[in-house]
Amino acid sequence: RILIIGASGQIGTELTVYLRSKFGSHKVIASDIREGSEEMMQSGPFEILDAMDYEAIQEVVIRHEITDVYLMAAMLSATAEKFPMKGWNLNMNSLFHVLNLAKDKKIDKVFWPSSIAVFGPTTPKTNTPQCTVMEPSTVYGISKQTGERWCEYYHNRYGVDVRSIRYPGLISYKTLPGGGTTDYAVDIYHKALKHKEYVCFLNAETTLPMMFMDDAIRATVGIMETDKENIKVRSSYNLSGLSFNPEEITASIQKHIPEFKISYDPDFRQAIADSWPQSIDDSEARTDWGWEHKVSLDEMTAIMLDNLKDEYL
Ligand code: VAH
Repeated sequence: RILIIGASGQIGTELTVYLRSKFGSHKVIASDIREGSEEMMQSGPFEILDAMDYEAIQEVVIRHEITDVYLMAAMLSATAEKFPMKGWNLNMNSLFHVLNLAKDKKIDKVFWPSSIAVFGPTTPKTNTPQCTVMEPSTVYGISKQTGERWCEYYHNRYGVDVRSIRYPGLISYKTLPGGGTTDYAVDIYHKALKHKEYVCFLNAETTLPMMFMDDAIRATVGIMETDKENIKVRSSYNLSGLSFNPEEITASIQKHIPEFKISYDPDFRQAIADSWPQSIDDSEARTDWGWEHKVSLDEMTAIMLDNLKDEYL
């Protein structure tokens, strides 16, 4: 059986529903510190679970006979800058708990999300390679880079089968923005429909690696379904889909809402975004486990507006 820790979060919400449709709802146990979306809660069993409580995680693993854990709980970049120690403790302790359960053979397989936030100001900005200089300057990025080091260590030292993806910014219509710097690209669709204008907290030229959620969910399950021999990278795989800036996503929205206007009022999140790459080279993921992204910016805009419009009629 599968346990999703952080099932109420941006990725966890959609990952839960997708895995239940693929394996059956009784095979997928969702858990989080708080309840989540109606769709996710109604789609199968749910446990209130603190990702930092080892005993509680172990009890759920044993009671539900869990074999695979997707650890999706984390504090994202912008929020972690406001609460550094809370962000570090949540992102790291939750990972150690799950890696140790795998080390002690209480579970067989782990998925853990990393992020393009592991790259920093000294990293090459375009077509960032899988292996390159990484000096992250955010708490979130430091925790993700450290987490990657521990994942690789537990694999090499204890044979733990942990797999990981460096997600770009993710965009979905099923959850509201949750403290991420890339979340302007989620909020902009809501504001375009509600107010036909949006004040963006990043400047017009801030190009960031992004991806529509369906592509990210497919990649997540894809890497977990791959034969372990094909997983050559046990830190975390670069993954890419789109790269765009606020100006480009605005132009995409204006094809549907011509009167939509964006203005710019950069805040502390501009420095976070400026420390990250603009585009990612994900050739290893394509070679090792057949990754390819599908959804374009204009396709994503059409899907987002189509699924959000009823909320703002
Ligand atoms: C964030 N959405 O903005 C996350 C992600 C690459 C960005 O890690 O913090």
